[in-house]
Amino acid sequence: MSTMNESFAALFGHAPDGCFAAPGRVNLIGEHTDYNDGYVLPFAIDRVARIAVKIRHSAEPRTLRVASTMGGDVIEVDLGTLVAEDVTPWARYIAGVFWAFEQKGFTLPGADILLDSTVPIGAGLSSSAAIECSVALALNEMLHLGLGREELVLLCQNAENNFVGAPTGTLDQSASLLSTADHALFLDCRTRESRQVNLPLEAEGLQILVIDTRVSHAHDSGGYKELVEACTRGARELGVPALRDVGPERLPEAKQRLHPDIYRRVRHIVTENQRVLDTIEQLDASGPAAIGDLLLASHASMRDDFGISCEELDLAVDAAMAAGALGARMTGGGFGGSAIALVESSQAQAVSERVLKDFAEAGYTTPEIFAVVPGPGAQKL
Ligand code: GAF
Repeated sequence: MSTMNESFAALFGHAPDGCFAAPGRVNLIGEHTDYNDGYVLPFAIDRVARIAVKIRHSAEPRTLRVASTMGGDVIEVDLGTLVAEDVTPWARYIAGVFWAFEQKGFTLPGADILLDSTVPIGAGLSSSAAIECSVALALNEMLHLGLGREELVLLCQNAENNFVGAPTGTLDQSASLLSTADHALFLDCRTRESRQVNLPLEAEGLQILVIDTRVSHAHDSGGYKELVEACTRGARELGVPALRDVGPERLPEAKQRLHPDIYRRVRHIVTENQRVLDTIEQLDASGPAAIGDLLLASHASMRDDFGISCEELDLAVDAAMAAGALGARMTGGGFGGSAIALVESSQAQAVSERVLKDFAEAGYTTPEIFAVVPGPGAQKL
């Protein structure tokens, strides 16, 4: 932390009061099910957004100053007249959390915040939720606001939906705030009930590799919103509150009633919810080595039914499988970002080499490949 404290002092002229960290996530399975009231199974990864914070207890104007170790200017925001359009895009993930606290009736003082993140940006590993969650936890603890982590999840989602403008569910914020080390988080996005599911990768001689295709994605652009709309339309036309309420037995009827494009989206959500439940069962009964086929089936469903994969993600999955991975799938919102591969540790090198070779042969940008470990949720440092 000392470098961060030094950078903070150099930028703002005083030391921070506290430092907080919140992780990015890998979603093991359960993709686009969150805003359909369904099931998800993410885990927090050992890549985090860290912030150093000093609360500014001065009178009006209440000024928020933010900076990043990635460089650029210190950005100043007046909390009294906070509008997203006036804030530099990356700083909206910080300012949006202040906005969301104010929406809940809190009047916050200004603050100085320095951000440092090891979650790759645009890689589908939830770099934005990691920032939001670190800020939410910091403000909640430093100002003794008294919210529980569940409330912070919803507060951060509000910031993302209504300040940043991305109509996302609660997958990412839940993973960042509710995860525990060595576990995946099984979450029912309707009831908000959750359970920590043992994920003993190292003990079983396994690794999960992230293959960041470096095809960048963003969820405040059109593609994600269209998917949300297609799912909402599918639920409406089937007469249910959310696609969570459609069981596999209703798929033949759905096929008759829905436009083919909507039907394929519906089928992905219905089968993906079932795959999450099956994955939990396999993990509990036989451990992580047994879930490879479910990961593959999930990828096929996102590629063929939901339509959110891309050539680079498909190649990452195919190359990993050809080199002996137990299972692989794209993870996160799609349209680029990362795939994950479940591999025996002894195969990790071979899988990485094969993916790099196949990407080079296809003429694609060299992917970043790294192992991730299921880590703890957001915390004070
Ligand atoms: C993105 C969103 F932010 C999540 O809410 C979720 O919908 C995910 O895409 C797809 O599962 O990460």
